[in-house]
Amino acid sequence: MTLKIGVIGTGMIGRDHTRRIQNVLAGAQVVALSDYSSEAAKAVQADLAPDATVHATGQELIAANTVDAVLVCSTGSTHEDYVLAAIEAGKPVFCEKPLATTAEGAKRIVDAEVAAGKRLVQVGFMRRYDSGYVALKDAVVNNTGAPIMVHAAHRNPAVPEQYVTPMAIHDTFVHEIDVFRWLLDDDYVSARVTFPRSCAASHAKLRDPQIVTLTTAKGVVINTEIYVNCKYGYDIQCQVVGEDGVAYLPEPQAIKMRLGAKFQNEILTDWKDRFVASYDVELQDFIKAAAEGTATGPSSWDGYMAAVTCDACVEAQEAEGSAIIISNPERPALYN
Ligand code: ISE
Repeated sequence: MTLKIGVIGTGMIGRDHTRRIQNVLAGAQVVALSDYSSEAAKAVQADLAPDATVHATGQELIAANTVDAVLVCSTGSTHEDYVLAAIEAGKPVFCEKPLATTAEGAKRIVDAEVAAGKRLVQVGFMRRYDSGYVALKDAVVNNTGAPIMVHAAHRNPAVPEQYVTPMAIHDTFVHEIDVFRWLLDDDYVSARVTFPRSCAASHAKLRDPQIVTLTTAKGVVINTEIYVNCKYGYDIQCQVVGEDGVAYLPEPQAIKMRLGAKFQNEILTDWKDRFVASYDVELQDFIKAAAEGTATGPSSWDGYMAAVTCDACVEAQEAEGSAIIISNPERPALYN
């Protein structure tokens, strides 16, 4: 069976996912496209999916009986409505982060999915599919002994002028929020943020860097440095300290060189390149489950918990240095 997919939002990631489905992955075909700019949708149709139909709205695409499953890649503020419409139509839906722009919105999606009685939503938290994080989880489960601490860093070389302090949580740290819940099989109970002096490349509306400390229900303390003007590269670091040893997230593969009297190892600079392989794996996973009318992988519950934690972290930024308690709502059986 070939799964017929409709893609809503044909900007950078929507175009790239369309390319993946058409040229790289097995078992699916893009049959419908939609974007607030119909020109953008038509450009992707011409370049990658000549047999796809272009729909005036995302809602129309979801309702089309040619569409079996939906990819939501549009701007974040539109996600909630599209995901709810897909659930209502009983169609599996892959949604890029954020699942919704508020925790309440994400909860509405959880409620709708629970009412539908089966998993239909996969959230685009692709780090869970990265081979490095998969190996790290394996080491944490099998080698290090029970985790006690995590030290991590999320560094971007630079960010645009519109990037302001809360975005370091909602746009950047959200990946760590999700991947550490998964890595440690744990939930967060508190968040605290401290700020060193801001770096010279920052500006009035961005306090950069910052250090977020999360404590989990099992008592693990996670320290993450978020530094989005680090200049030298896109660098994701993580080490897990356990009862018996320490496990490190592998560095991306790079050629080591002895050159010009230096021992060198290239560092990536663009975040789009860092987890590129994991996008293939996550979408293939979506296609496999959607062909059976369901979804696996990061769930709307995970999207909701990420939103709850993001809100707490932003509150912790405002409360500089004070811990904010995170309350964990009861997890519906659908997500156990
Ligand atoms: C971006 O949206 C991402 O997803 C990247 O992983 C992150 O590093 C970057 O800061 C975000 O803007």
